[in-house]
Amino acid sequence: MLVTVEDGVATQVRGDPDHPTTAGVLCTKVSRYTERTYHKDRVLHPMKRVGRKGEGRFERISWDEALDTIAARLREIAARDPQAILPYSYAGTMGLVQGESMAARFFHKLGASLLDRTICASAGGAGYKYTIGSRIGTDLEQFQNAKLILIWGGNPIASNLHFWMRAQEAKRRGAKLIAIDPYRSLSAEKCHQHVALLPGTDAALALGMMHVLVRDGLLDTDYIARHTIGFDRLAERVAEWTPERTAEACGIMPAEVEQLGREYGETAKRGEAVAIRVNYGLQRVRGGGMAVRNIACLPALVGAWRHAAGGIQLSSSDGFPKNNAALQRPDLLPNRPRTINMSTIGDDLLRESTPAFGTRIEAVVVYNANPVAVAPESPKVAQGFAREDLFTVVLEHFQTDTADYADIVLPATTQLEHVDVHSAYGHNYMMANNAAVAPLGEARPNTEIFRLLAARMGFADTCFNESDDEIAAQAFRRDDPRAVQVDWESLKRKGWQKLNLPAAPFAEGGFATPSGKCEFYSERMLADGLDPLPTWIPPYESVASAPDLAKKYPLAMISPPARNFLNSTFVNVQSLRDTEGEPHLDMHPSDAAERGIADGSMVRIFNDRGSFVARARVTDRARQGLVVGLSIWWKKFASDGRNANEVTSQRLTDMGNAPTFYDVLVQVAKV
Ligand SMILES: Nc1nc2c(c(=O)[nH]1)N[C@H]1C(S)=C(S)[C@@H](COP(=O)(O)OP(=O)(O)OC[C@H]3O[C@@H](n4cnc5c(=O)[nH]c(N)nc54)[C@H](O)[C@@H]3O)O[C@H]1N2
Ligand SMILES: Nc1nc2c(c(=O)[nH]1)N[C@H]1C(S)=C(S)[C@@H](COP(=O)(O)OP(=O)(O)OC[C@H]3O[C@@H](n4cnc5c(=O)[nH]c(N)nc54)[C@H](O)[C@@H]3O)O[C@H]1N2
Ligand SMILES: [Mo]
Repeated sequence: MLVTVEDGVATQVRGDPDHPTTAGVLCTKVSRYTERTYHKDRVLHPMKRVGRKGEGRFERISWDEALDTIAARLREIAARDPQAILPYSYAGTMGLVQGESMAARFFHKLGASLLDRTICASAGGAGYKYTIGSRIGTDLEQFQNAKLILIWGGNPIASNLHFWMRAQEAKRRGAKLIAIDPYRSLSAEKCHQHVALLPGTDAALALGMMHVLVRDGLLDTDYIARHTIGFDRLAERVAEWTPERTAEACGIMPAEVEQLGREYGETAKRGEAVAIRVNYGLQRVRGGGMAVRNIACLPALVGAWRHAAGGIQLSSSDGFPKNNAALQRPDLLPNRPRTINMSTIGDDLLRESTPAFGTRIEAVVVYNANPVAVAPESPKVAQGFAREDLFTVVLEHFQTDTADYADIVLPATTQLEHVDVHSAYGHNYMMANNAAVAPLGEARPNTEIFRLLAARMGFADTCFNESDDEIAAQAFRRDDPRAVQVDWESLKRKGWQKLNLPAAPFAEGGFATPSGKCEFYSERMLADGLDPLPTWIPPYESVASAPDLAKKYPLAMISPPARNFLNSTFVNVQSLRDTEGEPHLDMHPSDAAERGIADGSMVRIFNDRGSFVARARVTDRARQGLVVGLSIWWKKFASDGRNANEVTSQRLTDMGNAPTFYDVLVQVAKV
């Protein structure tokens, strides 16, 4: 991102035209970054709460008062049990410096509870790793050379624009694009074909495709023999998954399963590149890890990895030689504290001290996150943050739904105002984030805030004095061949540097699994109590798997990101919110008619966990039986002060302990 600065003020941001992935293009929301940075509602000085928790009434205080108050309170709690203190952070910035560096050091030294950061990607990550070994795959910059691209559980026009540019280029060169998604998203409608399966049934679809590949001999037997293990047992397993059985599980036609399997296998057989961009939409259900694991088996079966443009990409994150030990200093931990899963923060804030749980959570320090809006089963999250005996500190740019519950709010800098270094989870470039302008008001980088707190707590280790540049210089291991020749000063000057990775990562096998092969059969899964072979784990909540619940709540609900929001970030930027309008619920005409709901009616969406209201959009974008509430709205911008997470559940996925945001049954009624 290039920033234009005039008289110390950032006036424009644009994509770097020289950066190959970015190619001069920013997505809609990030192109408004100056509007967001100079927003009249920016939190520009420390504040303490003067109203009730959640009410949002605050009063300005000095940095000294804020830091003294926090240090005194944390010291007092830590004297009883430091594990009663919990950091809570995630995607606000995923920078390696302003994310988990000084903050992690601080909480490690303190001996606070550890946070398991599962809210986004850990189910799919686990499933992918069992099969492929690490989260690397097809290079984003190769996709334009593929002949067939399956866009599986992702809406790249909204959430992965730079991949979409490559997919468009492939299309111009004659490739076919197929979207696999219960919803006709902005991206699905622009693909040649759209397979609208029921949520949570992707694992079954992959099994059905494998059935067709094996049955019809659409296999690369040489690749299978040399670079995979467990093929015979896999073949036996998928024999059961006829197109008929698959179609029934997925709520689609048997011919769709046949066609998908054949097209994938036949294109590969012709020697052309078949590529899969599997994304996170399909892993936010009970069997989400297994779904990604099954899909990750497909490329090896047809030898798609032989091509640089073939294979699969879930994430590029394990390609980066990050030095977490230097950044986060786990060696500072006094002993091994307990771990709290961020996806069950609602339940965990409400838990009393017990031998199994340990001590009750007495303080939460939130940075880079907005749990009151984004965490599942929001009524419990809000109830937890409303506890009078909980001490809450929030580092923020804005007075978010979470900040409303804080005792102390601290003003943080934005990306334009601080130094950082980034890895990525789509492309393969290390990136430097230079500060473009001075911090606004009294805002301070997260690192500086934790540095000041460390000093007040009396933490004397030299790592607490390191500058942001000194931390950034340690982010990537320079002895690692992937980061060849990168030192911080040159990265800062150039802005970005591509990792040194092979173009076709698994053309000759070399998977990072225990066997070194693509594991159709996984001993590790068996040891972890999972089915060692691909299987389908039905959703917790669906008409087929929970018929009694479905009598009361017959509609499946998903809440994927709206194009103009980044999770809950940017929701308060007027121009972007104006484009999204207000919270909507997309529902199929027959589901609407059954309930007397007209396009534009206000509806209430509810289940046993909670309810929220939205304006109905009657549209066949949502398949029958499915409702879609594009997200993540700030609660305070909704007419009822609630959002889609009122009805989501805290149950976790089959692997990776991740949330099941899209594994939800609801009923919808006209208000
Ligand atoms: N504009 C925008 N961009 C973003 C984000 C954002 O909030 N806004 N968030 C960023 C983050 S943190 C992430 S993790 C990524 C997420 O990126 P993606 O994983 O690509 O997420 P989405 O764009 O929501 O695409 C999910 C798609 O999956 C579909 N889906 C839902 N359930 C299922 C299912 O069971 N099976 C299948 N096959 N499809 C299903 C949804 O209808 C939706 O179209 O995007 C990043 N980019
Ligand atoms: N229903 C539903 N819920 C979901 C999802 C969904 O699809 N549906 N998606 C899930 C996913 S994929 C994710 S990743 C999570 C994301 O959830 P979060 O990680 O909570 O992400 P955001 O909602 O974007 O909130 C980030 C906050 O960090 C702040 N911030 C940004 N930069 C900085 C900084 O440098 N310093 C400080 N102190 N603060 C900063 C922003 O102002 C913003 O308020 O939400 C999850 N929740
Ligand atoms: Mo995410």
